[in-house]
Amino acid sequence: ETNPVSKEDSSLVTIARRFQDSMSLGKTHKFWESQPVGQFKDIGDSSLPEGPIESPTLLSEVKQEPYNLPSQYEWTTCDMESDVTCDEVYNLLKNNYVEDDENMFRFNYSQEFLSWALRPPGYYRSWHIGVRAKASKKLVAFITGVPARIRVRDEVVKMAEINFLCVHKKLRSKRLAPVMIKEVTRRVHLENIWQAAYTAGVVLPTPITTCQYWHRSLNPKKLIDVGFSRLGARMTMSRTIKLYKLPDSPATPGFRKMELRDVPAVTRLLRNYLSQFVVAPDFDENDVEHWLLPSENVIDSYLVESPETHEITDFCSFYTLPSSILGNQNHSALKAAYSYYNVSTKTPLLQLMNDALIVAKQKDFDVFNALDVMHNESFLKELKFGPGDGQLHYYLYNYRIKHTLRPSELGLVLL
Ligand code: MYA
Repeated sequence: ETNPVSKEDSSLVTIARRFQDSMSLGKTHKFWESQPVGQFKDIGDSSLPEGPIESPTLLSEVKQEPYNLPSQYEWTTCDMESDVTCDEVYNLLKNNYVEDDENMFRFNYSQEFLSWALRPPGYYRSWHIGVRAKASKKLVAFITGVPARIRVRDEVVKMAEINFLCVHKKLRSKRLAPVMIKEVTRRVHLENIWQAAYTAGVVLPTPITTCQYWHRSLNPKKLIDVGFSRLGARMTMSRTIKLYKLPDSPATPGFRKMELRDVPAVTRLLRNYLSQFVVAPDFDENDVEHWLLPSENVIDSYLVESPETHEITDFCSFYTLPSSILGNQNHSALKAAYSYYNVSTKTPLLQLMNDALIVAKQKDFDVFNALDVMHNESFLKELKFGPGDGQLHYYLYNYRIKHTLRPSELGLVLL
């Protein structure tokens, strides 16, 4: 099993992971085999049509009561506008969410980030689902959905993006996760939505594509000290620091932070760019304002405004997701930037992303991460990103894709 808290790869890790992934195709998945998702046995069967696997039912036929939990637990709807609830969710995830394979790092999504990620335009409070212990009222599990319009080839489909599935460490392997997934499915169905998109570090039936994380060291000394990276063969610390050195400020004339007045131009740029991918979000101006307008310690977006024509020609963005460093004497947090959506029409993508690295370094990030989605392959190696040990598998629920996609055919980044 691999996890998307990725760190730099060593070849043994790759070999072990490929072996595990190949074995997982033969595993049985009691729960997932009962769900409307692409099944392993159907891989390569081109007689099956693309599109919804099951038809919607009448809303009156959707189960009206929540699924049953073990008797010591109860459902709760988490009000993410409440600081108290937001803190409870933050602490559950801080202590129990995704770790890397060697348990060295754990995602540490901030309260501000969670509040942003879970309250996009048109969000449903009922899709922020917690489980509490009845006796202590302690929050012990969580799963969320947010609404999104996702285009698959030429169909725009209303979906739920499912994220933050988490069961407290002490309650693992008790089949709580399938109940949580069924409950979020029920609540999504109640809003007359029948498809979903999600990512996971584990192989389940059946990925629409499998992506790789790449890492660009910004603070190589710290990354090596905490075991995120290793000193390369025939490298010294001072040569490594020199290798990753960046200029103090961006090189592109007209490179600046995105502002509210840029929303219409950025929306046009992004819609046009994303139209070339097989699967991508269908963003309107409201979505762009929410998902891409800079917000301190959550999302950073920059664009290039032509100094002559004042036209907006290029755009880049990254989100802030630190990880806790588990059991290191000197450091407790790894500050990571994650590449989000980037569009180049005039500035070469390589130069645009180099400027993104420069501003990320100015903001004191330790590492800049990117998946091999969209056109990212074209800059990863040249900008000194190295492959990570984390794979990220993308999935659709109740929507069949005929052939596995290449990562470069995917125009979707989930948080
Ligand atoms: S991905 C992030 C997931 N979270 C973590 O990795 C945090 C740390 N881990 C945990 O908290 C637990 O290990 C979790 C599983 C909660 C992950 N996605 O209860 P169990 C299946 C889907 O005994 P536990 C994210 O948030 C597993 O294959 N299924 O196991 C996106 C097995 O089923 P089967 C998963 O370890 C989430 C069953 O659960 C995952 O105690 C998208 C075992 O249950 C996983 N990441 O708990 C969710 N991990 O026997 C799907 C394990 O069949 C959304 N399992 O193999 C689907 C769309 C729903 C909406 C539809 C609307 C139309």
